[in-house]
Amino acid sequence: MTVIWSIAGSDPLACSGIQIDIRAAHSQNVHCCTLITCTTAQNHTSCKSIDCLGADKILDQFHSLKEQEEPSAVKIGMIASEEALKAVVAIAKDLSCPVIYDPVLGTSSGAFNLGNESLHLIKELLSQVSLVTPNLDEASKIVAYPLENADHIRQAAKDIKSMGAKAVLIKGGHQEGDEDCTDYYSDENRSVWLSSSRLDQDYRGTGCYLSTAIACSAAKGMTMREAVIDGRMHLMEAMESSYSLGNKEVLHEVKIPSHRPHVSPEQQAFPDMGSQAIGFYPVVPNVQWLKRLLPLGVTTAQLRIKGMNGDQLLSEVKEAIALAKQYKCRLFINDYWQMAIEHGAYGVHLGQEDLDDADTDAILKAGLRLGISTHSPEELGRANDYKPSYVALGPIFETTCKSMAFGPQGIERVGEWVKMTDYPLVAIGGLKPEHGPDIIRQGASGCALISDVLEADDPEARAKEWIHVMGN
Ligand code: 3NM
Repeated sequence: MTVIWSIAGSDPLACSGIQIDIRAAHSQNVHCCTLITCTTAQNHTSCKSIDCLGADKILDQFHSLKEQEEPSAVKIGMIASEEALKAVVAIAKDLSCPVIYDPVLGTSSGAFNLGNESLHLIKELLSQVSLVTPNLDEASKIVAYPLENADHIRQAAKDIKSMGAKAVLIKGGHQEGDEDCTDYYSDENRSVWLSSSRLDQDYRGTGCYLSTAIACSAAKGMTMREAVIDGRMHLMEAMESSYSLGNKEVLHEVKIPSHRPHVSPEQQAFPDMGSQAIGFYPVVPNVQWLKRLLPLGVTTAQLRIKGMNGDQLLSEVKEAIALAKQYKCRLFINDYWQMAIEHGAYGVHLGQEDLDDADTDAILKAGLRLGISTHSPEELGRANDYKPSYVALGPIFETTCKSMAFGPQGIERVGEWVKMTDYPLVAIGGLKPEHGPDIIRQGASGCALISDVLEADDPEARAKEWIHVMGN
């Protein structure tokens, strides 16, 4: 069982705080241990009192939890005194898992408000966290200026990250008048706006639920960006499944979430590939194959070297890039993006795992094209965020050249993918020349393949057949 901890306050109505955190975690099949910072005496309309636990009681809970059950992620919510804040800062410094901090800085009833004198402790806590999720008001208090437009929000995200938080999600959900509910996410590498349609009910506990849902997704190993999207989807589902208690809606998730938010990246687009379609796109393991295929008039190719390293790898990549220039072939280097940049390749092709490690901004700055492999709608969504030069969909049919976690997609999926992306699409996996026309009819820009040419009795003749079919 995946375990998270929630460090937060108790809400006797069980609509927010620790109690809703437990519910959010259960809906994701995650066990939520609780470390209570304060008890509140509140209902929907007022908060009569707040009783903060002393640092010793908070640290006692921490030590007893730590002895028993290390968490895979921690969510931090309401901390209502400086003493409690100091204790939580000490705890955060001891954690090595993702930490998600939902900064509750005060209540609307005024039952508590962390004053400016607490701000240095909040900043100290920020420097320990993987993600902080303030709403507009909270972000504004942290940076000490009003957030009135998108530029202010971008600046605030930068400033909060400069305080040490690895990533920030500024929630615009409390703004009046918007049709959509739009949040801004920013981490070390990327920034995106996330929007979903606004649900017009009076909910309680949305901030608590969201940060816990994100903690659960991060605990399961998602990157923080995907965990934020996934957590937001769980929150939407919980809002749609809510029930009334008095005059407020209580979050209650009963289904698997399905509403992926619209993600619009603040990413500069990679260069396009011009007006010429990608066409026949052979993927080869060494420069020898390029020497055989490029003279035939191949206009796009990929060098996908496996199991080579050191000087041999470098000289292979350098020679391939020089050869491609000579034949005016658009050569993509698979994976070895630093070498591709250094030696001026036309482009880089990355798989989803490679995206985690590659410095895509460096590839962009160097002016290289970028192609990205995708196999599921989630992967396509992620690839679209990079505004790449093309996306690849695979495997269309069974392939023997790569062990795959995904089954064959079929040719019709190509048409669906084309509608879900703004970028040229390349089909890959088990392709033969007779599939070419159907794939082009579905709107694809090219067919990438390995074995049909490399394992043919007469590879040159087969490549010529492909060139004829694809018309390049
Ligand atoms: N990537 P063949 S399928 C390299 O689905 C590769 O992302 C795939 O080889 C993907 O044409 C694949 O011999 C192998 O099936 C393609």
